[in-house]
Amino acid sequence: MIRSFARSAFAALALFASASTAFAHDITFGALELNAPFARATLPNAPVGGGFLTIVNTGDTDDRLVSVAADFAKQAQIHEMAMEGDVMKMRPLTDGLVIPAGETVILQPGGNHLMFMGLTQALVEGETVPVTLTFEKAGSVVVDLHIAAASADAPAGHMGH
Ligand SMILES: [Cu+2]
Repeated sequence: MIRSFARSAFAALALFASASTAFAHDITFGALELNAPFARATLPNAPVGGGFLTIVNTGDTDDRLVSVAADFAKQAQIHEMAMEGDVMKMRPLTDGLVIPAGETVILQPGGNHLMFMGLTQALVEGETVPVTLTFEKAGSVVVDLHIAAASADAPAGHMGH
């Protein structure tokens, strides 16, 4: 997954020429950097969608992503992927997701992700949707997720921004 992320990022750079263009939606929030937030496009009437971003903790104390809220879904959760027997399944992280001091936590397809259940609107490629992330120490912040292609492993370069 890291490799495919790197490859996609490289492809985006090659296509659109500059890192600042490809990742123009990074947010610094206290000791946290919230980078390249995106969601995958869904079909109309799709029941669920996924959200992804990279969280860097530049501080010297651990923080924890404790909840996510979205007004375009009936419920939003933080999910992990875990093996159950031979099957990879997702399940809610009921205690949240620790963001260790000085480390980078990547939410990405196939791994930890934000899960939007009971979508009340389709997620349309090229649009953005706001979500509220709440951290134990840093507090709450609104992040715009850029909606990428349904198959996206990483946000494409956002042309026109
Ligand atoms: Cu999930």
